[in-house]
Amino acid sequence: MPSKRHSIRFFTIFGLAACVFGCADWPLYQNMPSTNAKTIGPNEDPRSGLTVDWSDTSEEQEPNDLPAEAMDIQVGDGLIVEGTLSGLGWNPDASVPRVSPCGDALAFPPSAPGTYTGDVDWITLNPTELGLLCFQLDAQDDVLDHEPRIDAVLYELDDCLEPVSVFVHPADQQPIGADQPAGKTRWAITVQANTPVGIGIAGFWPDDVNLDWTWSAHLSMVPAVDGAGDTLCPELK
Ligand SMILES: [Ca+2]
Repeated sequence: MPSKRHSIRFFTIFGLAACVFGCADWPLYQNMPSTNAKTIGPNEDPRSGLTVDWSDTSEEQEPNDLPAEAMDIQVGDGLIVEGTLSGLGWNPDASVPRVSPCGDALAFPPSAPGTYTGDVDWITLNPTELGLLCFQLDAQDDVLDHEPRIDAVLYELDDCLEPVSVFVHPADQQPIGADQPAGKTRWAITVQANTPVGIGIAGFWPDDVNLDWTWSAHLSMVPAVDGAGDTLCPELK
């Protein structure tokens, strides 16, 4: 059963949330505009006139265990990326580097103590303008009768392409995309122009380095409109 591991993770996530107010050195992304507001208007279709041009599906290029050359994305772009996590798990006793080669404090992994024991897959993006980044991850939810728990967390990257801050929900300060059930994960959050970001996809439960777990990600950028929340994000099946 995952309860013990989950309890560790939930504790650390809530500890992280509490840390926002008490630990000035935790590298959270600052000045986060709210994306939790309600719809634009009761009778408006917020997506009317807005189209997303979807790319062909691209496969992750192994090794994909670090943020790599960023893919440009601008308002109206949609990217589809597929990959496979080769192994899932979490070792609470593992030590991790806390400083990037550029000297910045690292924000990876998104909880502590420990780190992933399996694969970590990265999607690296360079928003060429300010916009709302919409993310949906579809993945297997029936791996050997387990429902894996995964992270699909968004990080700001430094000049060394290392994750140095984690984007958090404005309301509760929890990292977006953290501790999700396998299946469908969705989030949307405002990103700034020319600040590279990376999504680190990894599974922390069950502990099985031999599991192959496939995923498909839809990423798109739509205008960041005050009060629109994620209503401008494209509807996907
Ligand atoms: Ca992989």
